[in-house]
Amino acid sequence: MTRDIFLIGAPLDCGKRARGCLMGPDALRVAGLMRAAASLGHRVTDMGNLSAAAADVPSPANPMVHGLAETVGWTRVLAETARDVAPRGLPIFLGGDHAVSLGSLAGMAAHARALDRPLFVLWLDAHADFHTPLTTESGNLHGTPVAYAAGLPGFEAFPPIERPVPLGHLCFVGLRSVDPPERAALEETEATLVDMRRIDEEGIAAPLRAFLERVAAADGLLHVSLDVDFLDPAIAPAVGTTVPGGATFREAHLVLELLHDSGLVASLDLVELNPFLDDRGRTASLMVDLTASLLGRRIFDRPTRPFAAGSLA
Ligand code: EXY
Ligand code: MN
Ligand code: MN
Ligand code: MN
Repeated sequence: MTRDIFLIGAPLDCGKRARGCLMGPDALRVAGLMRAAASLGHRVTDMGNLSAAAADVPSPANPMVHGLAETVGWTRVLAETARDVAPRGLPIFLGGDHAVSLGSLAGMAAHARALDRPLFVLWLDAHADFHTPLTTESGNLHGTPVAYAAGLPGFEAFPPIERPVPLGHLCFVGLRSVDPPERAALEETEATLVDMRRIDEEGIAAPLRAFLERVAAADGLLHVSLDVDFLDPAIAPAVGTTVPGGATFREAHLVLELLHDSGLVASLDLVELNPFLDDRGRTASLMVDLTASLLGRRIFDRPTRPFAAGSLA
């Protein structure tokens, strides 16, 4: 199915202290993202790189918090862009670190509310990114976007999320580095927590299919956030927060292929790529390759197991 795809560059590094993600959008372009999407028959518009002024916000209560004013400024711009683009096609947010998702999630939550449809979130990441500005010890706001979308306290400086994402609408895949406050906030909740141990035992497809079934049954919109560190560092070294034991090349492609087959994806983040740490563009090329799987590239035309609600039987 041909889609209208909008590439939105968000060259921000304010979500953490190490720099380099600001080069991410152009590295994804050099790796051929536009060409890969167009070659699958999609209509692709590259909106270029956005920019944002730092917001006039009070100093954070937690003195560890870094880059609050800049991050709030970016969140406002990205949320507005998401709201503007989502009714017209598939926005792909090119990070930039994971603070990009504060804005993409805020915008997609507003878009889902305008359609009166529930928003679901698939978080492909070694981390839960479920800190708040009050619980973070590093002070890096790239570790907070999911908690913001879920409506946790501590984000008063940010645009309000009119309809927060219920915990039961969150699915984390690839978890292997979760801090105690995040664990306390997520364990024993309705959030779907697919850590690497569960993937080792059950495989990556079964829990993902079950989640996608729920999204389809609820007529939901699905926001997918792909952090480079979801992948094993051996195949994706260009990220500042590597954690050993990540998703393999085929596990990652299977996730993106199942997402394509589901037809449920309304928006995508490609984040945390730091070209400064890459090996001749290897990681950037893999992120483009994975996006092509999400956009329908196949070995054979038909999916091996068509996705349909109730197909788990
Ligand atoms: N949980 C740790 C922190 O909050 O500092 C590490 C967060 C890493 C966040 C990257 C984007 O996934
Ligand atoms: Mn992340
Ligand atoms: Mn991460
Ligand atoms: Mn629900």
